[in-house]
Amino acid sequence: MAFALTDDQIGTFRRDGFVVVEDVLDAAAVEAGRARFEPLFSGTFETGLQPDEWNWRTGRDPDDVTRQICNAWKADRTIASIVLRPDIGKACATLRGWPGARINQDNIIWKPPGTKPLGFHQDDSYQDWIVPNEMMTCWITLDDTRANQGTIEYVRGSHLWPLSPPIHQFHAPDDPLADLHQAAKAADVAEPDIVPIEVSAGSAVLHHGRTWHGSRDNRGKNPRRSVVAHCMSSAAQFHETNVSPVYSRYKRTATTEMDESFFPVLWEG
Ligand SMILES: O=C(O)CCC(=O)C(=O)O
Repeated sequence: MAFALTDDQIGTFRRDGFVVVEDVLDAAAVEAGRARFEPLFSGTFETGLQPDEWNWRTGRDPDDVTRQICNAWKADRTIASIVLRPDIGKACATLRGWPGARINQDNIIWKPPGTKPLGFHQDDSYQDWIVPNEMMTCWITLDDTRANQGTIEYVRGSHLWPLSPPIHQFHAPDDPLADLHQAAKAADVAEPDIVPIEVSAGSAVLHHGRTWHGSRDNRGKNPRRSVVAHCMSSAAQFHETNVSPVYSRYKRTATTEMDESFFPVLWEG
């Protein structure tokens, strides 16, 4: 089922830097997505290709950290069918004023009970390898989310703050809010308005690349699983000199153009 943004949702996004859209995935798609987590994290890749980043492996890594894979779409057709949706591309392009949207990377996030936080950050801080260095994200939950169960949390209005450098510790930091507090001070904000997202499975949140966000420990009894489509402008090019150790591997020598095979366009107006 495809979604289209309402004027109210566009207005909320412009004010807050994020907006919830319900029912982006139906129950069957939620179930199909959940079923891919065990095989992906244990290294069973449907297409035979490894994802670009595979940060947690069954049997290798500690049980108490949040599990993440980047670019699972290359390994798994079910994940591809979610993160490469044209309606996601259209919403992202509309909200950031781009001519279209292409996938930058996906994230598969698995936060079982007892797992540690991901540090609060701005996505655009990690995009100096592309021009323009802008991201727009569609975060989709496969589980009902609760504030005490490690849901994603956003700082309302922080898309209007300056761009900060990458945070000091992204995975399992002692204080997930450490860099956020510094950024708030720099933006002259006394008390950041942190909003935990409580929604039902299949819901999405669209967030601006400068909106501060992260997730704390899962202190509940249920897992929190998400599939995330990080988009960039369809007109984005590789930066001439800045290199991402993982993603600039897809740059051809004589050009800064993006290759459709690795960063497909989801939608163009
Ligand atoms: O799901 C999470 O815990 C964080 C995801 C995130 O950082 C993102 O979607 O940009």
